[in-house]
Amino acid sequence: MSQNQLDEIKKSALNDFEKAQNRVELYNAKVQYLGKTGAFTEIMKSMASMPKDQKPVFGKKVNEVKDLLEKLYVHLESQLEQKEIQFRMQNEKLDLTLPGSQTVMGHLHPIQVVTEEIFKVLSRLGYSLRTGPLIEKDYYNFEALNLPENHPARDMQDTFFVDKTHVLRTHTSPIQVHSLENEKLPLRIMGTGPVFRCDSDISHLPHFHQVEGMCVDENISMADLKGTIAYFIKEFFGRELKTRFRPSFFPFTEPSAEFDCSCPVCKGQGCSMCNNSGWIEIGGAGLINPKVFEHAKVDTSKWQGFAFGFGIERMAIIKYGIEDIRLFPENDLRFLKQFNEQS
Ligand code: FA5
Repeated sequence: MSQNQLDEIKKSALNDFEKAQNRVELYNAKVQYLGKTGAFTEIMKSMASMPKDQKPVFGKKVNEVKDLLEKLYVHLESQLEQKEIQFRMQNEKLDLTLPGSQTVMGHLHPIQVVTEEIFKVLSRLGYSLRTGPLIEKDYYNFEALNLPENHPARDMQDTFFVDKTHVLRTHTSPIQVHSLENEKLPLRIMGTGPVFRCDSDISHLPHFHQVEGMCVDENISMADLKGTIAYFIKEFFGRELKTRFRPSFFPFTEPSAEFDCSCPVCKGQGCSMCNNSGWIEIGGAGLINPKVFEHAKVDTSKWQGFAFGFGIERMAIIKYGIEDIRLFPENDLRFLKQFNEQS
């Protein structure tokens, strides 16, 4: 390979690079000269048979030409790219009258919507959120709540046992005990999350959600509990609704009550939702039994409290007038889409 031949290749390469009309042609020219099997690889191979003293000088020249071509390639490529963009901008037209492609927006599950509404109302009364473990010690789910082993009231909650001392929590009331043990008084909490019972029919689920309100302070009475529940029902369902308390029994409250609201569907006139009674049961409540305080080592001469608990799915079926509670966890889109507030 001579200097003249190298000059010829350089001239031809410069010419081919400059001639390229687009980036594909430019790339092909690059491969032809600088690629693995291109002209410059051949030049390097031919240098093997060159006299030793000529190799460094010739090699330097070869590298200079390669360097020049590589720089030229980068420069020309960016020029051609600009040209292509300009061409597209001049020739492509934007038709603003074409119909757009519709984006399908998701939305919150109705149970989540109801849960957030409940939190909003209770947080206005100063309640803050707690959760607690789903696999709960028998002690927290039952015993510390004044439900000792073999107590008949345990039968009210058909329980999934994990082993002899652990259960899938059957209610959110154990959160009361965790908070009483670990937090400073006075206290206002809303404990929430999934709970589990061996139940399944039109108004019962094996896996549902509860909210537990607990207020511990000095001089707390049933009047505070009733005021809180009445405010909550009005804020959640509507100001015209009434609240009623019926005596009941929960081992962890004394006295205990169940509370109902006047039926939000028929406004108390009687309909299929309320079995023609005009009232719908919401949940359980009462003043915290001193036995629960004793388990958590709370000074009962100073502190009193009330607690209430209800099911979130039940609140949702009442609010939306749904007949079968099992529709919520089925996740059938035909059902869920009806709760899209944007549509
Ligand atoms: C309790 O679970 C008590 N822990 C409530 C409580 C808290 C009382 C604090 C006193 C003080 P009960 O088992 O009644 O109570 O359940 C409360 C609510 O959960 C019911 O009113 C109902 O709304 C809901 N619920 C109960 N079982 C199911 C179920 N299987 N599916 C859906 N919701 C249910």
